[in-house]
Amino acid sequence: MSEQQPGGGQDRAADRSAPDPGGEDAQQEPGSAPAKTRWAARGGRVARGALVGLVAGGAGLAVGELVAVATGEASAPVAAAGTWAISITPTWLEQFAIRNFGSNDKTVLLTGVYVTVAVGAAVVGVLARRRLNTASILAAVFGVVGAIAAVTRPAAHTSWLLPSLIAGLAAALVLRWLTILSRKEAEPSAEPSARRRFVLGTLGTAAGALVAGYGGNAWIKKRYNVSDARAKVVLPTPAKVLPEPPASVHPGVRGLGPFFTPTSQFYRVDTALTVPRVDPRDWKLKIHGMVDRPFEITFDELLSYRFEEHDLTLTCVSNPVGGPYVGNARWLGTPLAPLLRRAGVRRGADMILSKSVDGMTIGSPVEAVLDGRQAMLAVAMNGEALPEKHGFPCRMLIPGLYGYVSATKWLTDLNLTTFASSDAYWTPRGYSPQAPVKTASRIDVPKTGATVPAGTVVLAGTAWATHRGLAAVEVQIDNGDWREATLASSDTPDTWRQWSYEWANAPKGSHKVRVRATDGTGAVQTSVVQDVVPNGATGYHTITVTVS
Ligand SMILES: Nc1nc2c(c(=O)[nH]1)N[C@H]1C(S)=C(S)[C@@H](COP(=O)(O)O)O[C@H]1N2
Ligand SMILES: [Mo]
Repeated sequence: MSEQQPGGGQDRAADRSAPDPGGEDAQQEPGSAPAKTRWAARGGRVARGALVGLVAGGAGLAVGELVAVATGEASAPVAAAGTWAISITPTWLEQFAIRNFGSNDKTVLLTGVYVTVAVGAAVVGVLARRRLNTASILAAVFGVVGAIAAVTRPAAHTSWLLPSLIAGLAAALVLRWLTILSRKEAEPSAEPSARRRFVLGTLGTAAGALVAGYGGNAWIKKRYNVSDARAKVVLPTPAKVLPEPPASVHPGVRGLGPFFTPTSQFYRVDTALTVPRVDPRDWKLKIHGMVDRPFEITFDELLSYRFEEHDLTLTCVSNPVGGPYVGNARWLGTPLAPLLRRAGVRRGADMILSKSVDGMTIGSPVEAVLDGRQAMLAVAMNGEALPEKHGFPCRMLIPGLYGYVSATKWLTDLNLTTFASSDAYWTPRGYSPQAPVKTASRIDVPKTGATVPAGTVVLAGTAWATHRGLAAVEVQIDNGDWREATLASSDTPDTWRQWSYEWANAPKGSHKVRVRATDGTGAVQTSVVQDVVPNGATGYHTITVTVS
């Protein structure tokens, strides 16, 4: 072993002194060939070490996945590490991810976790060639780190320690075993059987890890699957059935999305790396805190309440000007105000700190729930039980407030408290504790950068000032006068209004088109450009179109 230390430098020098490694010159240099052989051997050892590390790491993750069949999907090592990473992601990076990866942000994060684990495993594997005990301890430490990440998640059980701890131990054991096989195989006097043992051991473990990993994951998906339970939910008949909105809520412009966002296209924003799977039979909602009569209800009890349909546009504080994080749906829910009254909210309680099964907390003003607006606990959207991604079996909705202060998915707990004494998840991360939806408008047709034929150019889009209602939309072409667009019919003040504008005799060339809205109170949308942090972006959506 020790001879490698000084030899290493020589190897490199010899390598550099051979300007044309593939050419005849190499032969002419005395001593060069043995040096190169040594160099190659060393490269081979490093590669084998890295391979052993990767296989050991993979085996560890696979074992972790199997243990997580018992302890739950979110406790598996990669899920736990990823969820922990989300929780410590600084706001600027979260914004960067939302802006650049959109709803792929979770895939990007998982890829990042896998790459980190792979690099760490490879380095530990190389280290193991010389320092097997240190490397084994490091592998186990990886497991301890994962276990700490898991058990510190807000919704964690103590059992969440297990998958990563056992994964770390498994990785350490596999690392020892394969490293010893690999060392034996590398001895000058090694028999062919030594090589066979190493190759078979490595390949066999890798194959086993793949099977166990994918199998374990599939088993988890099956065991915690709630799609059957979801299919069995009998939606309550609404006491207040809404008629379909008139066709005139939608200007028939090609390329403009429908008035109701199809559920499959409804934006999704949350911190849940693994979608919480909540069986309605296990679901409970607890209402407590500053109330006279705390109580708990089951899903069946909830369904026995009075349900109403309500059309509501939901939007995210992280939606940039002109962005896609907004959707409109018909929701079925039970009004939240009677539940609060039943609990008897104590004087001074001004915040509902709601919590989801994965520990997310959202703070909403009590006043917004009690002032007569259609705040509700929803169980269905667009005529179907809530999809798992959108909060099955129950989520909160409060018209007029951004999702992060109102729209708790996988809801399980309502704690009456005060803004002065409690912080919701996003508050220490730089977002305002309270955040009404700002007036916003968007040009959807044509797409920015598009080329359109000269003549009459049809512009269309949507605009919202949730709960205040929307009164007007205007467009501006190349810094000209603001011209009034045609508003489609209004459904409720809580829904967006689509709009269109016929731009007659559009002259050839490149043009800038802007849009702004006026809300139901008569306030014109502000032109001041502001970023999404701390309480929603402002400014006018502007596109460029080429008329040809
Ligand atoms: N449990 C939970 N609920 C949540 C969130 C979350 O991260 N976890 N995100 C909120 C945010 S920021 C928004 S904008 C809406 C988005 O709801 P959607 O994904 O159904 O469109 O959900 C809200 N409810
Ligand atoms: Mo959001």
